[in-house]
Amino acid sequence: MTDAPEREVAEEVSRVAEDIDTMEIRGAATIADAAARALAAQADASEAESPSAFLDELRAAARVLHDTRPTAVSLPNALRYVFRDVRGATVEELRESVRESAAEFCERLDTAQHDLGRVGANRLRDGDTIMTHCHSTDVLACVEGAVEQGKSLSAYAKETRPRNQGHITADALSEMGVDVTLIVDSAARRYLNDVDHVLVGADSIAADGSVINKIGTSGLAVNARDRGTPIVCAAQTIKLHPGTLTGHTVDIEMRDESEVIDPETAEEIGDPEVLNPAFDVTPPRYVDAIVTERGQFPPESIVTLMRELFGESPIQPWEQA
Ligand code: RUB
Repeated sequence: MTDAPEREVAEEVSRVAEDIDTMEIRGAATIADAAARALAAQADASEAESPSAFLDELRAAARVLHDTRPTAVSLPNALRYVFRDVRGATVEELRESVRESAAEFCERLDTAQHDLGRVGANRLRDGDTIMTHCHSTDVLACVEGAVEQGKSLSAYAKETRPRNQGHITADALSEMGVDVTLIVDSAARRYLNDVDHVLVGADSIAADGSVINKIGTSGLAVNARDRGTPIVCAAQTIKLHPGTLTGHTVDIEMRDESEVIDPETAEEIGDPEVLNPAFDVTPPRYVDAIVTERGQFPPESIVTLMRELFGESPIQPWEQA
Protein backbone atom coordinates (compact mmCIF):
# COMPACT_ATOMS: atom_id res chain seq x y z
CA MET A 1 0.00 0.00 0.00
CA THR A 2 1.15 3.55 -0.58
CA ASP A 3 0.26 7.15 0.27
CA ALA A 4 0.92 8.33 -3.29
CA PRO A 5 -1.69 10.84 -4.55
CA GLU A 6 -4.33 9.19 -6.72
CA ARG A 7 -4.31 10.13 -10.40
CA GLU A 8 -6.92 9.68 -13.07
CA VAL A 9 -6.49 6.39 -14.85
CA ALA A 10 -7.78 5.40 -18.28
CA GLU A 11 -11.38 4.19 -18.44
CA GLU A 12 -10.20 0.81 -19.68
CA VAL A 13 -7.99 0.39 -16.58
CA SER A 14 -10.96 1.15 -14.28
CA ARG A 15 -13.11 -1.31 -16.23
CA VAL A 16 -10.55 -4.12 -16.06
CA ALA A 17 -9.95 -3.45 -12.34
CA GLU A 18 -13.70 -3.62 -11.70
CA ASP A 19 -13.97 -6.87 -13.70
CA ILE A 20 -11.10 -8.45 -11.74
CA ASP A 21 -12.64 -7.32 -8.46
CA THR A 22 -16.06 -8.77 -9.33
CA MET A 23 -14.47 -11.90 -10.88
CA GLU A 24 -15.81 -11.28 -14.37
CA ILE A 25 -12.11 -11.69 -15.12
CA ARG A 26 -10.75 -14.45 -12.90
CA GLY A 27 -8.12 -17.19 -12.65
CA ALA A 28 -4.48 -16.22 -12.13
CA ALA A 29 -3.26 -16.44 -15.74
CA THR A 30 -6.28 -14.62 -17.16
CA ILE A 31 -5.92 -11.85 -14.56
CA ALA A 32 -2.23 -11.43 -15.51
CA ASP A 33 -3.07 -11.18 -19.19
CA ALA A 34 -5.82 -8.61 -18.55
CA ALA A 35 -3.55 -6.52 -16.29
CA ALA A 36 -0.78 -6.32 -18.89
CA ARG A 37 -3.28 -5.33 -21.59
CA ALA A 38 -4.76 -2.70 -19.27
CA LEU A 39 -1.31 -1.09 -18.84
CA ALA A 40 -1.01 -0.96 -22.63
CA ALA A 41 -4.48 0.65 -22.75
CA GLN A 42 -3.33 3.21 -20.18
CA ALA A 43 -0.31 4.01 -22.35
CA ASP A 44 -2.53 4.35 -25.44
CA ALA A 45 -4.99 6.66 -23.70
CA SER A 46 -2.42 8.87 -21.96
CA GLU A 47 -2.42 12.56 -22.83
CA ALA A 48 0.62 13.21 -20.64
CA GLU A 49 2.87 15.96 -21.89
CA SER A 50 6.07 14.84 -20.20
CA PRO A 51 7.76 11.45 -19.67
CA SER A 52 7.51 11.84 -15.90
CA ALA A 53 3.76 12.59 -16.05
CA PHE A 54 3.32 9.56 -18.35
CA LEU A 55 5.16 7.30 -15.89
CA ASP A 56 3.18 8.71 -12.94
CA GLU A 57 -0.05 7.79 -14.74
CA LEU A 58 1.26 4.34 -15.56
CA ARG A 59 2.17 3.73 -11.90
CA ALA A 60 -1.27 4.95 -10.82
CA ALA A 61 -2.83 2.45 -13.24
CA ALA A 62 -0.60 -0.29 -11.82
CA ARG A 63 -1.77 0.65 -8.32
CA VAL A 64 -5.46 0.44 -9.26
CA LEU A 65 -4.93 -2.97 -10.88
CA HIS A 66 -2.69 -4.24 -8.07
CA ASP A 67 -5.25 -3.38 -5.37
CA THR A 68 -8.05 -5.51 -6.84
CA ARG A 69 -7.31 -9.03 -5.55
CA PRO A 70 -4.39 -9.85 -3.25
CA THR A 71 -3.63 -13.57 -3.65
CA ALA A 72 -2.73 -14.27 -7.30
CA VAL A 73 0.90 -13.16 -7.64
CA SER A 74 0.57 -13.39 -11.41
CA LEU A 75 -1.02 -9.92 -11.19
CA PRO A 76 1.97 -8.08 -9.61
CA ASN A 77 4.34 -10.25 -11.65
CA ALA A 78 2.61 -9.08 -14.86
CA LEU A 79 2.90 -5.44 -13.76
CA ARG A 80 6.59 -5.96 -12.92
CA TYR A 81 7.26 -7.54 -16.28
CA VAL A 82 5.73 -4.67 -18.23
CA PHE A 83 7.51 -1.99 -16.15
CA ARG A 84 10.87 -3.73 -16.32
CA ASP A 85 11.29 -3.00 -20.03
CA VAL A 86 9.75 0.46 -20.18
CA ARG A 87 12.30 2.83 -21.71
CA GLY A 88 12.31 6.07 -23.67
CA ALA A 89 13.25 9.72 -23.60
CA THR A 90 9.91 10.96 -24.96
CA VAL A 91 6.25 10.16 -24.26
CA GLU A 92 5.95 8.50 -27.67
CA GLU A 93 8.96 6.24 -27.02
CA LEU A 94 7.63 5.32 -23.60
CA ARG A 95 4.17 4.61 -25.03
CA GLU A 96 5.62 2.32 -27.66
CA SER A 97 7.77 0.45 -25.16
CA VAL A 98 4.77 -0.19 -22.86
CA ARG A 99 2.82 -1.55 -25.84
CA GLU A 100 5.70 -3.81 -26.84
CA SER A 101 6.40 -5.02 -23.34
CA ALA A 102 2.73 -5.82 -22.65
CA ALA A 103 2.37 -7.65 -25.98
CA GLU A 104 5.53 -9.65 -25.30
CA PHE A 105 4.26 -10.55 -21.84
CA CYS A 106 0.92 -11.84 -23.19
CA GLU A 107 2.65 -13.83 -25.90
CA ARG A 108 5.02 -15.41 -23.36
CA LEU A 109 2.08 -16.26 -21.14
CA ASP A 110 0.44 -18.19 -23.98
CA THR A 111 3.66 -19.96 -24.92
CA ALA A 112 4.40 -20.84 -21.28
CA GLN A 113 0.95 -22.34 -20.84
CA HIS A 114 1.31 -24.39 -24.00
CA ASP A 115 4.78 -25.65 -22.96
CA LEU A 116 3.59 -26.44 -19.44
CA GLY A 117 0.69 -28.37 -20.93
CA ARG A 118 3.06 -30.64 -22.82
CA VAL A 119 5.02 -31.39 -19.66
CA GLY A 120 1.85 -32.11 -17.66
CA ALA A 121 0.46 -34.23 -20.50
CA ASN A 122 3.43 -36.59 -20.25
CA ARG A 123 2.36 -37.50 -16.71
CA LEU A 124 -1.04 -38.69 -17.92
CA ARG A 125 -1.60 -42.14 -19.46
CA ASP A 126 -4.24 -43.31 -21.86
CA GLY A 127 -7.35 -44.29 -19.88
CA ASP A 128 -6.44 -42.25 -16.76
CA THR A 129 -9.00 -40.57 -14.53
CA ILE A 130 -8.24 -37.17 -13.05
CA MET A 131 -9.90 -35.07 -10.37
CA THR A 132 -9.99 -31.27 -10.68
CA HIS A 133 -10.70 -28.44 -8.28
CA CYS A 134 -11.89 -24.97 -9.33
CA HIS A 135 -11.03 -23.81 -12.87
CA SER A 136 -7.41 -23.57 -13.90
CA THR A 137 -6.34 -22.86 -17.46
CA ASP A 138 -2.91 -24.32 -16.63
CA VAL A 139 -4.57 -27.61 -15.64
CA LEU A 140 -6.70 -27.57 -18.77
CA ALA A 141 -3.54 -27.07 -20.86
CA CYS A 142 -2.17 -30.36 -19.45
CA VAL A 143 -5.39 -32.18 -20.29
CA GLU A 144 -5.48 -30.64 -23.76
CA GLY A 145 -1.86 -31.73 -24.30
CA ALA A 146 -2.74 -35.31 -23.32
CA VAL A 147 -5.80 -35.34 -25.58
CA GLU A 148 -3.63 -34.08 -28.45
CA GLN A 149 -1.27 -36.99 -27.74
CA GLY A 150 -4.27 -39.25 -28.45
CA LYS A 151 -4.96 -40.19 -24.82
CA SER A 152 -8.49 -40.80 -23.65
CA LEU A 153 -9.27 -39.39 -20.17
CA SER A 154 -12.08 -39.28 -17.64
CA ALA A 155 -12.50 -36.61 -14.98
CA TYR A 156 -14.25 -35.90 -11.71
CA ALA A 157 -14.78 -32.15 -11.59
CA LYS A 158 -15.40 -30.81 -8.06
CA GLU A 159 -18.05 -28.11 -8.20
CA THR A 160 -15.98 -25.76 -5.97
CA ARG A 161 -18.28 -23.85 -3.68
CA PRO A 162 -19.13 -21.05 -3.30
CA ARG A 163 -18.68 -19.79 -6.90
CA ASN A 164 -18.90 -23.16 -8.68
CA GLN A 165 -15.92 -22.61 -11.00
CA GLY A 166 -15.99 -26.42 -11.38
CA HIS A 167 -18.86 -25.91 -13.82
CA ILE A 168 -16.53 -23.99 -16.15
CA THR A 169 -14.00 -26.82 -15.89
CA ALA A 170 -16.65 -29.47 -16.56
CA ASP A 171 -17.73 -27.61 -19.68
CA ALA A 172 -14.16 -27.12 -20.94
CA LEU A 173 -13.25 -30.77 -20.33
CA SER A 174 -16.39 -32.00 -22.13
CA GLU A 175 -15.48 -29.76 -25.09
CA MET A 176 -12.13 -31.59 -25.23
CA GLY A 177 -13.85 -34.96 -25.35
CA VAL A 178 -13.11 -35.91 -21.73
CA ASP A 179 -15.76 -37.99 -20.00
CA VAL A 180 -16.77 -35.73 -17.07
CA THR A 181 -18.54 -36.45 -13.78
CA LEU A 182 -19.48 -33.45 -11.64
CA ILE A 183 -19.36 -33.97 -7.86
CA VAL A 184 -19.97 -31.77 -4.82
CA ASP A 185 -16.81 -30.86 -2.93
CA SER A 186 -17.54 -33.11 0.03
CA ALA A 187 -17.77 -36.17 -2.26
CA ALA A 188 -14.13 -35.91 -3.32
CA ARG A 189 -12.73 -38.44 -0.83
CA ARG A 190 -15.42 -40.94 -1.81
CA TYR A 191 -14.10 -41.02 -5.40
CA LEU A 192 -10.35 -40.62 -4.86
CA ASN A 193 -9.83 -44.40 -5.08
CA ASP A 194 -10.96 -44.25 -8.71
CA VAL A 195 -8.62 -41.39 -9.56
CA ASP A 196 -5.07 -41.61 -11.02
CA HIS A 197 -4.08 -37.94 -10.60
CA VAL A 198 -5.45 -34.93 -8.80
CA LEU A 199 -4.66 -31.84 -10.89
CA VAL A 200 -4.87 -28.36 -9.39
CA GLY A 201 -3.68 -24.91 -10.43
CA ALA A 202 -2.09 -22.19 -8.31
CA ASP A 203 -2.57 -18.52 -7.60
CA SER A 204 0.83 -18.32 -5.93
CA ILE A 205 3.65 -20.68 -5.10
CA ALA A 206 5.74 -19.81 -2.04
CA ALA A 207 9.50 -20.23 -1.76
CA ASP A 208 9.10 -23.32 0.46
CA GLY A 209 6.98 -24.97 -2.28
CA SER A 210 3.59 -24.35 -0.64
CA VAL A 211 0.77 -24.07 -3.16
CA ILE A 212 -1.76 -21.28 -2.66
CA ASN A 213 -4.90 -22.10 -4.62
CA LYS A 214 -8.69 -22.04 -4.40
CA ILE A 215 -10.09 -22.82 -0.95
CA GLY A 216 -10.47 -26.59 -0.57
CA THR A 217 -7.23 -27.47 -2.35
CA SER A 218 -5.41 -28.29 0.89
CA GLY A 219 -8.16 -30.61 2.15
CA LEU A 220 -8.23 -32.34 -1.21
CA ALA A 221 -4.44 -32.75 -1.13
CA VAL A 222 -4.46 -34.26 2.38
CA ASN A 223 -7.19 -36.73 1.33
CA ALA A 224 -5.32 -37.56 -1.87
CA ARG A 225 -2.13 -38.25 0.06
CA ASP A 226 -4.08 -40.46 2.50
CA ARG A 227 -5.44 -42.44 -0.46
CA GLY A 228 -2.07 -42.56 -2.22
CA THR A 229 -3.34 -40.55 -5.20
CA PRO A 230 -0.65 -38.29 -6.73
CA ILE A 231 -1.42 -34.59 -6.60
CA VAL A 232 0.10 -32.37 -9.25
CA CYS A 233 0.04 -28.59 -9.36
CA ALA A 234 0.13 -27.05 -12.84
CA ALA A 235 1.53 -23.54 -12.54
CA GLN A 236 3.43 -21.33 -14.94
CA THR A 237 6.45 -19.61 -13.42
CA ILE A 238 4.41 -16.37 -13.34
CA LYS A 239 2.78 -17.95 -10.25
CA LEU A 240 6.07 -18.00 -8.28
CA HIS A 241 5.82 -15.44 -5.48
CA PRO A 242 9.12 -13.56 -5.21
CA GLY A 243 8.12 -11.80 -1.96
CA THR A 244 8.19 -15.14 -0.15
CA LEU A 245 11.96 -15.31 -0.79
CA THR A 246 12.35 -12.53 1.76
CA GLY A 247 9.93 -13.91 4.32
CA HIS A 248 6.66 -12.28 3.21
CA THR A 249 3.54 -14.38 3.42
CA VAL A 250 0.83 -14.55 0.77
CA ASP A 251 -2.36 -12.62 1.60
CA ILE A 252 -5.42 -14.83 1.54
CA GLU A 253 -8.38 -12.94 0.10
CA MET A 254 -11.56 -12.87 2.17
CA ARG A 255 -14.63 -12.36 -0.02
CA ASP A 256 -18.15 -11.19 0.70
CA GLU A 257 -20.46 -13.43 2.72
CA SER A 258 -23.17 -13.00 0.08
CA GLU A 259 -21.21 -15.51 -2.05
CA VAL A 260 -21.94 -18.12 0.64
CA ILE A 261 -25.50 -17.34 1.71
CA ASP A 262 -28.21 -14.83 0.80
CA PRO A 263 -29.32 -12.39 3.54
CA GLU A 264 -32.86 -13.89 3.89
CA THR A 265 -31.56 -17.43 4.45
CA ALA A 266 -28.92 -16.13 6.84
CA GLU A 267 -31.64 -14.41 8.85
CA GLU A 268 -33.73 -17.60 8.93
CA ILE A 269 -30.85 -19.48 10.53
CA GLY A 270 -30.05 -16.92 13.21
CA ASP A 271 -27.61 -14.69 11.29
CA PRO A 272 -24.41 -16.63 12.01
CA GLU A 273 -21.05 -15.09 11.32
CA VAL A 274 -20.03 -16.14 7.80
CA LEU A 275 -16.40 -16.51 6.72
CA ASN A 276 -15.50 -16.75 3.06
CA PRO A 277 -11.76 -17.22 2.46
CA ALA A 278 -11.12 -17.57 -1.28
CA PHE A 279 -7.83 -19.50 -1.08
CA ASP A 280 -5.83 -21.81 1.16
CA VAL A 281 -2.25 -23.00 1.54
CA THR A 282 -1.23 -26.57 0.76
CA PRO A 283 2.11 -27.47 2.41
CA PRO A 284 4.72 -28.91 0.03
CA ARG A 285 4.65 -32.34 1.68
CA TYR A 286 1.20 -32.95 0.18
CA VAL A 287 2.19 -32.05 -3.37
CA ASP A 288 3.97 -34.57 -5.62
CA ALA A 289 5.10 -32.21 -8.36
CA ILE A 290 4.80 -28.66 -9.62
CA VAL A 291 4.55 -28.65 -13.40
CA THR A 292 5.83 -25.47 -15.07
CA GLU A 293 6.87 -24.46 -18.59
CA ARG A 294 10.44 -25.09 -17.40
CA GLY A 295 9.75 -28.72 -16.54
CA GLN A 296 8.40 -30.42 -13.42
CA PHE A 297 9.85 -29.82 -9.96
CA PRO A 298 9.48 -31.37 -6.54
CA PRO A 299 7.87 -28.50 -4.55
CA GLU A 300 10.87 -28.19 -2.21
CA SER A 301 13.20 -27.36 -5.12
CA ILE A 302 11.06 -24.60 -6.67
CA VAL A 303 13.03 -22.00 -4.70
CA THR A 304 16.00 -22.47 -7.03
CA LEU A 305 13.90 -21.56 -10.05
CA MET A 306 12.37 -18.64 -8.15
CA ARG A 307 15.82 -17.16 -7.38
CA GLU A 308 16.92 -17.60 -10.98
CA LEU A 309 13.82 -15.86 -12.38
CA PHE A 310 13.17 -13.10 -9.85
CA GLY A 311 16.37 -12.45 -7.89
CA GLU A 312 16.15 -11.27 -4.30
CA SER A 313 14.53 -7.82 -4.60
CA PRO A 314 11.85 -7.53 -7.29
CA ILE A 315 10.59 -4.06 -8.27
CA GLN A 316 7.23 -2.81 -6.91
CA PRO A 317 6.17 -0.17 -9.47
CA TRP A 318 2.74 0.27 -7.86
CA GLU A 319 4.42 1.51 -4.67
CA GLN A 320 6.32 4.35 -6.35
CA ALA A 321 4.69 7.77 -6.30
C1 RUB B 1 -9.03 -19.47 -9.44
C2 RUB B 1 -8.07 -20.50 -8.96
C3 RUB B 1 -7.26 -21.20 -10.02
C4 RUB B 1 -5.93 -20.46 -10.17
C5 RUB B 1 -5.14 -20.95 -11.37
O1 RUB B 1 -9.60 -18.74 -8.36
O2 RUB B 1 -7.87 -20.74 -7.79
O3 RUB B 1 -6.98 -22.52 -9.65
O4 RUB B 1 -6.16 -19.07 -10.33
O5 RUB B 1 -5.83 -20.62 -12.57
P1 RUB B 1 -10.64 -17.56 -8.69
P2 RUB B 1 -5.04 -20.53 -13.95
O6 RUB B 1 -11.78 -18.17 -9.45
O7 RUB B 1 -11.04 -17.04 -7.33
O8 RUB B 1 -9.89 -16.50 -9.48
O9 RUB B 1 -4.35 -21.85 -14.12
O10 RUB B 1 -6.09 -20.27 -14.98
O11 RUB B 1 -4.05 -19.42 -13.83
